[in-house]
Amino acid sequence: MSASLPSIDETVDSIFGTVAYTATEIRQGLIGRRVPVDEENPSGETQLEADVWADQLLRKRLSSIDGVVQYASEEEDDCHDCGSLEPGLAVAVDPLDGSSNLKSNNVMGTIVGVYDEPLPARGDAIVAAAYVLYGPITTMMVATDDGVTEYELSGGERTVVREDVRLPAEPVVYGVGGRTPDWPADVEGYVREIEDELKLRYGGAMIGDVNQVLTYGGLFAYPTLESAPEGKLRLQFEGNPIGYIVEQAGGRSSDGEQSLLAVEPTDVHQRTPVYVGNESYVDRLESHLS
Ligand code: AHM
Ligand code: MG
Repeated sequence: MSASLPSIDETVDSIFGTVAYTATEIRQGLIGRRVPVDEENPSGETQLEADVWADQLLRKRLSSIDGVVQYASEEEDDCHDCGSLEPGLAVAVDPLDGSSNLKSNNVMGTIVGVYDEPLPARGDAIVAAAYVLYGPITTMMVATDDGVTEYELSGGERTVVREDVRLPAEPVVYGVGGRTPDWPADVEGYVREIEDELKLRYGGAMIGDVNQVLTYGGLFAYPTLESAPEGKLRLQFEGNPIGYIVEQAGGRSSDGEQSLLAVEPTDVHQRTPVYVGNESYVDRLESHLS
């Protein structure tokens, strides 16, 4: 008898169940892995032992799930084909988002985007996305077309702490990456305007900053820079999954002109400016940039 094809929902459940129990292991395995290895990732950034190790662990586990046919990681040049149960799902993973925070022992995350098209794909091919936040407590935010749920992770167990997560209507916080003198004038003009209205929260790990936006409302941005006109963050691994999660929570995402989910990809590792948060703040940002 031939193997039966798991449904999309079953595959997504397996992916997030695997991420949940692996995250606990990743958290514990960070000890002793804070040192750089003699390698750069495809974006030209120095890798830490933890980046490489977390990627290997996630690749091994996620690529062996029935229904997963492609694994791509911010830490590896090439996408891996895996499994033969076509049509299947592709996973794009940032194993340790914000890993430069490991040196100072600040928050980090793991990001997983699940696409129903081969990578690179537009963000509107995402069927589900999640991130893990390694904070004082390990939490996981999971978004599907049914909405967004926040869990606390303990061992392999997921406990729901917030159902139907929505961005609060009254925004409170903002965080913008890059050095101020490196911001284009229109970005700086916008930030000067909103710093009168919102409280600055910038922690150097997108997941930590975005989680604050999902908790308090507001805006997270990693804009174009004079020195980096494409921005810093990667579309497939960071922009699209976070754009999907924020949009499912009732907010907006943008690359400065349009939803991140509408950006046509040209390369798995391409960068993009990222603006996510309450609709009113992203709309205003776009009008400043146009
Ligand atoms: P990483 O995934 O290689 O760690 O890089 C992404 C991180 C984001 O989490 C964060 O928003 C940004 O880089 C911080 O950059 P900066 O150090 O310029 O503030
Ligand atoms: Mg990252």
